[in-house]
Amino acid sequence: MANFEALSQSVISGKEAQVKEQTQAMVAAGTNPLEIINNGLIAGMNVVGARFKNGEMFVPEVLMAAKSMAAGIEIVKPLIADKDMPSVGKILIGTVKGDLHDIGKNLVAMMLESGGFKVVNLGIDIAPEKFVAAVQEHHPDIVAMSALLTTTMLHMKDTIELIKEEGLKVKCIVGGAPISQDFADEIGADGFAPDAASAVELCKKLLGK
Ligand code: B1M
Repeated sequence: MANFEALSQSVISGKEAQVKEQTQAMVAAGTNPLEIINNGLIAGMNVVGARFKNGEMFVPEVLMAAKSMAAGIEIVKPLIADKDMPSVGKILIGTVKGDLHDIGKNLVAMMLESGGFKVVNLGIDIAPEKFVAAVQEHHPDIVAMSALLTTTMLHMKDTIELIKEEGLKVKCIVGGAPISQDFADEIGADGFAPDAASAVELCKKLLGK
């Protein structure tokens, strides 16, 4: 009998070697790969997300948990056809023009992946035109923008305006230390998330999941 609870616990504790070992053992025992992902790996990350939001876990622990979960997914992924990989939606994420901060943005990207989203991470210093080109290429459900500087946060507005001008039907959400719900409303964003766990909740809510 597969011990999903033990696998979830290893993810929560960020024990990468243990996650790999348990995942491999489940695969060898013939456990359904999707059950390994949903009931073990993602279930563990869901707990991490909730604890992080409540201030019971901190950034380094969350990063270790996400890395452990990703190591488990890597083992199971080849056994699942791409079309069957669980996905609740596609998110395009990037740090806006002029801004090189990426720790928080990468954390959000990892949590979104852990929450079952397909994530295209564009990186840092992404100009509005680059966001637009990426939307045209990848057809995401949501564009998530990160900014850590008061001087760069205004590029979120430019990006949303350009996306609208180009007639692209995609939701835009924003986050980062200087961003607030008021600012998000002011620039016409579809949502604001103060942290990575909230970003996952927001994306699910916007897509009705
Ligand atoms: Co910079 N920096 N920095 N910096 N830096 C800040 C942001 C600053 C507040 C420090 C300070 O002065 N107290 C300040 C900004 C002041 C302001 O504008 N109000 C500042 C400054 C001034 C600068 C430079 C201008 C310094 C200089 O050169 N004079 C320069 C700018 C470079 C540039 O971007 N063009 C600069 C450079 C750097 C480093 C390169 C050295 C480094 C970045 C390394 C990297 O990211 N790879 C750095 C760092 C590390 C910081 C601090 C110390 C930490 C940021 C961080 O990673 N936090 C920061 C001070 C601070 O915040 N204490 C500071 C941890 C991270 C997990 O949190 O990014 O907030 P955070 O992400 C959270 C949420 O905000 C949210 O979820 C995340 C997880 O919960 N979130 C989203 C983030 N993005 C989201 C997107 C979403 C949703 C939620 O999408 C919807």
